[in-house]
Amino acid sequence: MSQQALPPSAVDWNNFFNLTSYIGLIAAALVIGLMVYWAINNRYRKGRPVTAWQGLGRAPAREAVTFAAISTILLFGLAVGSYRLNTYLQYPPPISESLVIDVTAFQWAFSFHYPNNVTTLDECRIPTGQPIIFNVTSSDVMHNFGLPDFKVKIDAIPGRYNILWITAPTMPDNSTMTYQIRCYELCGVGHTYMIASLIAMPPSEFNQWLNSQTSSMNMTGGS
Ligand SMILES: [Cu+2]
Repeated sequence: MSQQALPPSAVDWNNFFNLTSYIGLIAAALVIGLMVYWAINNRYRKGRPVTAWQGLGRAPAREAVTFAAISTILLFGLAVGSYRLNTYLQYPPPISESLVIDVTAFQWAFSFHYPNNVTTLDECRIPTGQPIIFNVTSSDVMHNFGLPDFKVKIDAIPGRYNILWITAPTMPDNSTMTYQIRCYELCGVGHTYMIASLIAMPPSEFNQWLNSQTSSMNMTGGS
């Protein structure tokens, strides 16, 4: 999937993941490199006294404090960074600006119910650039409504509503993007195939589609 098709929240997560990986790689190279170097440098040799720190030639306190300080700063920085990214997941967009879609998971598909009573099965169309709130429940067993490209998912539990929100990015050429919807809770033999499409289209096209569905009242889904 091209970078521009990903929502900013997912791009931020990807960048953060890469940053964490690079820092981890550098730290691992440093730690393992020094470990090997000191092991070779301090190996037992005839006629030399056996002390753990002779390779440094001085007290180890300064090195210990320096490494502890660097580690603390890095870990604290990463913790703050991930917490800042989480704010998007903590606060849903205002309901007045959002399109609310009811999602019902069942063995083994998803159905989508729009505010104007249009219902679709296996396919969810949304406008780009507008916050979408999914109101997620299940009509049989526990499922999970997941949008891997958006890096979000939420449990679909019978008798209970959980909400999840996204904003699909507007494509520069006003094209339509198809994302994947998957169930992320082992829910029976059809679990693997519990996949639906999330189709993000320019708002004018979306409205046209939604109105055409109302006029023909094309009911394809359950609930
Ligand atoms: Cu499922």
